[in-house]
Amino acid sequence: YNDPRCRDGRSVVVHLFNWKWTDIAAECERFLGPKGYCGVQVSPPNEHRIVGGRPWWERYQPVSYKLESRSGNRGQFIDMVNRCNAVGVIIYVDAVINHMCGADAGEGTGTGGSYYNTGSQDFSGVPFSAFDFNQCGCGACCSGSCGIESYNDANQVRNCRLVGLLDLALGNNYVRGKVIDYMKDLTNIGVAGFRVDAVKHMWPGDLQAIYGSVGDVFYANEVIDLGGEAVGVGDYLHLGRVTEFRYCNFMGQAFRKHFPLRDLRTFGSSWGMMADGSAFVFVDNHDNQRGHGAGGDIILTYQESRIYKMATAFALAWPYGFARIMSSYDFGSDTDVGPPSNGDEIASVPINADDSCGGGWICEHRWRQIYNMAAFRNVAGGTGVDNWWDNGSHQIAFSRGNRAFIAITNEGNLNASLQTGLSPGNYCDIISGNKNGNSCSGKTITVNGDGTANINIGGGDEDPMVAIHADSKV
Ligand code: ARE
Ligand code: CA
Repeated sequence: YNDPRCRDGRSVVVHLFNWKWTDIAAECERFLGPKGYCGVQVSPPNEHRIVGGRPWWERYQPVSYKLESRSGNRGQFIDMVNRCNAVGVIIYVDAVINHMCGADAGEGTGTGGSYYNTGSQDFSGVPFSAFDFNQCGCGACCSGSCGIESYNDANQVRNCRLVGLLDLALGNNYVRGKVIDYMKDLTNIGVAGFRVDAVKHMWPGDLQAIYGSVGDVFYANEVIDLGGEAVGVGDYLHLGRVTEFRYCNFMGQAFRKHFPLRDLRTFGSSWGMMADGSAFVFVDNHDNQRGHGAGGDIILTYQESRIYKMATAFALAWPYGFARIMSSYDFGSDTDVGPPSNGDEIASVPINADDSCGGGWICEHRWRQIYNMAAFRNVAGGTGVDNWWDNGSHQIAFSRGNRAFIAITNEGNLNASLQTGLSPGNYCDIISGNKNGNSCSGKTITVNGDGTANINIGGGDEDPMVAIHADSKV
């Protein structure tokens, strides 16, 4: 369950949040495959509620398991999986299996035309009826409001409604069967794994039974654990990888200078985070970038692009966890707004001549400083950290074995002769440019016969860092 199943030594996945299936297929072929990304986490592909104004979060309110969503239909989904797989890019599905739509939804039809009625708890497209949900009143959920009132009560967290969402009785064999059928449908299509939503709100035993039937694919379990609650990541470590939300906070604290970068020398499980082989890591995600789910001022996002690029470069250079890059659309300060669209239809992502995206799509995964660091992570492979250097505070450098080297300053100019661990030669700095054949569009760094190089970085530079690796030799 923990093996991400990346092909060809690839190691980084991208969350193409709210992209259309047709656009993702094209992106695999024209960008993700060529740049060496491992895979894509897609938004929930199942039928969902249509909420007025089309907020992004309507995707987290299932109406059935038909593959008919705002991102496209079943045929388009299958075509996307096939085309991405064909260029070595795998697909993870965001599986929303803890609940159906909000109890407040009333009566309506979902994106696939299925009727639902939350009063009678009927979901005709599955079908589910009231028997299939945890009911209020201490049979299952014992909170006065039927919602989760206390995160210190594990029974409430698992059996009551998360933000009013009708909570599925996953202990019930019929319900499990429907969820298993959905997930198996996806793996039969060629999906390589799942980001499972709201895992904290499901019993480990229920998930164990479901995953056991779905089979041996990758599972990234979403559990927000910053400590101090009845349910934590420790309950789920046998079920695949688990999201490490402390990581987001540490990255924010480090690059906002709440502690010196020097301290990152030991960054890993000794910081109270889970073991390397269990962790699913990211600088920000679709919730905390906009103040949902454990968000807050400490989280770094595309909106503070300079330190975001620095933190992402460190994250991709540092050997801890399996890494995901967030690919956003611009939401300004509206935490509900859905993706760029033409009416109900999600807009296609226009690509500019410099590889960036237009039309309100941010496409962090297309920023040179980020996609080149994904390649750095591939080249570094399983090597460890060597040749650590720091100036005692906010300047650091290290190599990954003899494969790759990075230096970062978050304070003043960095001018030093540093050991890179690399073989002698000229290397293209992949932060400031791209290698094209034997030329480099950015800075060239010369590694001497003894492995040292003169590193000069301006503290006020837009990207105050350099990175070179075995494949960036020119
Ligand atoms: C929306 C409306 C609600 C309305 C509801 C039902 O905003 O007002 O009551 O619909 O109609 C997303 C959005 C929600 C949205 C929901 C359904 O964020 O705003 O509700 O979709 O449309 C907890 C969970 C964690 C969860 C976060 C958001 O533990 O699993 O809350 N994250 C996932 C997804 C979300 C998604 C859902 C789950 C639901 O990533 O995008 O919600 O499918 C502490 C605790 C955390 C807790 C956190 C926030 O940090 O430790 O456990 O996270 O607070 O409450
Ligand atoms: Ca539940």
